[in-house]
Amino acid sequence: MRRLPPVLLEDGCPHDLLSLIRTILAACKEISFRVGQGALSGVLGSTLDENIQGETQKKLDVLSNQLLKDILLESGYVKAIASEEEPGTVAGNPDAEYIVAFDPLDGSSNIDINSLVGTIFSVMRAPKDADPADPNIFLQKGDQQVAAGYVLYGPSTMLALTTGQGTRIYTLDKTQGTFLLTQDFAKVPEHTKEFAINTSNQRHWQPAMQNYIADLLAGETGPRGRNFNMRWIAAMVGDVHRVLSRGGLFTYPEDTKNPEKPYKLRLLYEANPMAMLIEQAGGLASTGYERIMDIEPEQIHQRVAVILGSKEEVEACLSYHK
Ligand code: AFP
Repeated sequence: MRRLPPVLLEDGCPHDLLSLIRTILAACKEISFRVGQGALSGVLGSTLDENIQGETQKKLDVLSNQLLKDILLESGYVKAIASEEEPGTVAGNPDAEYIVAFDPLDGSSNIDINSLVGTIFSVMRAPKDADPADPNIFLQKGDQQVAAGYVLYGPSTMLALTTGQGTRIYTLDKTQGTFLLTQDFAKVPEHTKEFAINTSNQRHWQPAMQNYIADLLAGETGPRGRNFNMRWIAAMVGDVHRVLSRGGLFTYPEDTKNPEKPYKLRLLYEANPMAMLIEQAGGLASTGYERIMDIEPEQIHQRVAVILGSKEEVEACLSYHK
C-alpha cells in the first residue's frame, strides 16, 4: 500500500495562519463539489446582476463568493476580506491578525462550457490596531503577503500554496475530504517553448508585445530560431497551473481595446498571489516594466498588466520592453 503523503504541511507556519488556510480550503471543498455537480445543482448560467467590475455575475460566482465570505467572517481569523465580487471590503473580527483578498471563481466564463475554473486567495497581515472597515489596510505590496494560493477545479481538485517556504501542490482526496501533498516544492522550468496570450487582442497591444509575440510566431524562421507552442485556457488559474507544472510564459498585457480599462487582471487577488506562487517556484512575474510584487496598490480592484512564468522567457519578453 503506497504510503499516503502528509496532509497540509507548511511547517513553521503560525497556528492561526494554518487555521485560516484550512478555513479557506473548507469553502473551496464545497465550491469543488458544486462546480463538479454542474447542471445537476442548478448553478450554471448567469444572474441578472453585474459586479463592481461591470461583469455579469454567474450564479457560481455569487455562490462561491458567499461561501468564502461567510466561512471567513464567521471563523474569527480575519479582520476583513476583499473580493472581486464585492464592491468594497467587508469588516470581520477587529482583533484578528490577517486580512484575505480573493477571486472566488476565476475563469467563470468557462463554467457553462465545463472548462477549468478556480479560486485564488492572498493573505496579508492586518496592520496593528487598524480599523477593520478601512479598505486602505489592503493596500500592501505583494511582497507583504504571508500566504498565497489557488484551488483549481479540474479533473482533479488541486491546491497550489505558498507561505514563503516554496510552492507546494496538493490534491484533494475526495473520499476523505483532505488535501494531500502530491508535489513538494514545485519548480518552474527556466526554459520553455510554450506561451499563453489571448491573440485576438493583437492589434490593441503596445508595440513591445506585438514585436515579442511576432518573433515567437516566426519560430525557426525568425530571430528566436526555434518554434513555439501556444495555449490559452481563458482562466488564469488554469494557465498558471500549466506554467507551474511544465513551464511557459503567461501574459495578459496592456491593450487599448477599452481606453478606460487598459489592463484586465486584478492586482490584489489575481496578479499578486500568482506572482508569489511563481516566484517561490523560481519563476518571474512582471508588468513588463516593474516586478508585480513591488507595486504599491492604490485601489482594491486595481488592474495590472501581467507577464509571468519561466525565468528565461520572461526575461526575453522584458528585453522587448526596454
Ligand atoms: P472571467 O473570470 O470573467 O472568466 O475572467 C477570467 C480572467 O480574469 C482570467 O482568469 C483570464 O486569464 C482572463 O480573464 C481571460 O480573459 P479573456 O476572456 O479576455 O481571454
